[in-house]
Amino acid sequence: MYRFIHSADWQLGARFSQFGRHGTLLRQARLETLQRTLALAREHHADALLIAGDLFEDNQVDNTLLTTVTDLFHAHPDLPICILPGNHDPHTGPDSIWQRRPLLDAPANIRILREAGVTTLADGVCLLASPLHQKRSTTDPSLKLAELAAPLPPGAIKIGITHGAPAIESKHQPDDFPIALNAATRAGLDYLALGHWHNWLEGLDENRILMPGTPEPDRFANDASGNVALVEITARGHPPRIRPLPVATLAWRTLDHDLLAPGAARAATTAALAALAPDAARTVLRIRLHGAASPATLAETRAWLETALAPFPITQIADDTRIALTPAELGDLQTRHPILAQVLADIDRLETLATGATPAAAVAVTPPAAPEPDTPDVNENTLPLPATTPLVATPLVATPLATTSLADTPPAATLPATPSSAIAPSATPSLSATPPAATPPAAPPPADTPLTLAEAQALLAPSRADLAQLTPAFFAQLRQTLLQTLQEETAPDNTRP
Ligand SMILES: [Mn+2]
Repeated sequence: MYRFIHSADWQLGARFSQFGRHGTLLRQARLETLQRTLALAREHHADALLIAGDLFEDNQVDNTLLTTVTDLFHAHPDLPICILPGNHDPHTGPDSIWQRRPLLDAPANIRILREAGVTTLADGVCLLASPLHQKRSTTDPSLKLAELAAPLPPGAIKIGITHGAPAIESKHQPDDFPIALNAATRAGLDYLALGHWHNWLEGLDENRILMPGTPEPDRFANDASGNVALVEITARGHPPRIRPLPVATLAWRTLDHDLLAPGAARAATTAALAALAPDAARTVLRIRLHGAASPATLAETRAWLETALAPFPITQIADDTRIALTPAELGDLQTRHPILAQVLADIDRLETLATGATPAAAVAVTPPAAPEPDTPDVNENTLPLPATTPLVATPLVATPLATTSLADTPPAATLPATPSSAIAPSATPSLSATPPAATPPAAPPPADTPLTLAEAQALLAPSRADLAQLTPAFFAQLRQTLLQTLQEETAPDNTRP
């Protein structure tokens, strides 16, 4: 029976610059997690610790960190620690981290798997390693393992170790070291220790391939990270016994705060913060603001949060709110920007032209979903990105802004209920200024469908505009950006930081 701990993707030295000076706390947490893992290895009588790539963030981390890490390993001299270079810390040659003094002089229990080869872990137990020597490749690094396995005694327990993306349809990039989903059985391995993706992934190749994920979560979306794997292989050919050991130091939590119902949101956030307070020092907390909010409400909420979040050392506020202006606020904005009404009317007109639909609520718009901050390595996530925030209309704003578009509108009596923001005849050559009074009632009113799609296409063709991109969401975003920018630029108290 051979028992070991398999981990990967520590990315020690990662900066977490999105948290400013608190990035230090996150870097420190990873070392604490490493210490915890070493203690668990001892507690579970592990025969070895395997690190399947990306122990370090990159080849530029400083020597102090290397010394800190080798000292931690040195404190467990009886535990063999096998370290594979991954794509973050590839063994590129003399310039790589693995050729620096602290690692060249590493304690005897550390084995750096710089080149492809076989290491004897114990009597009848072989470790077959395929390290990475570059940051990207379309070659499956596990192919090497099959070569290495060929000459080994059939009865030996064979454990493979490499780093890359399981070649799951639509979930990996072709140049991200794609690893065949049968890589373990193909090479005759009892177990293949992988690293690269940051969430726990099991069940591949009859459970002989495992991706343990990062032992310390590094973003809010890593919902299956924070573990190392304890693996037992009883005999050659027997299925490995695998179980996750939770080791994470920090928990990443998101609280949603919806400004559509400010009172309820504040009560819910207050309660959630109280529940988290005992673990405040071990929580990376994000408050996600949703809903439509006036600049004043938003500023007031942020001020409240500043106090409420004081006990939490590592926090982030993600602002997914839409700007909502009262008619008075919008009027004020237009006073400061006299051209605003004209531009909004033009956007309305363009939208009608492009989509054939009348804009529903001129300024009820949604900003683009906020991206995950500082996520340099999207490929290492196993799961698809979350859906973006859906569009929601807000009733706060009076719509008849497009006053200029009304200028040429025929008397209301001659037209069936035309929304004020419908396209102006001046912008649509196909429309006659005189409404067809003789139109049969069943026919669609011409002002509601100013152009057919084909006509709009023909009009836009010279500009090479792709109509498919000109969606209501696109126009909503255009209005949002316009209003928000004007509001931020000129608000007397500059309330949106
Ligand atoms: Mn990686």
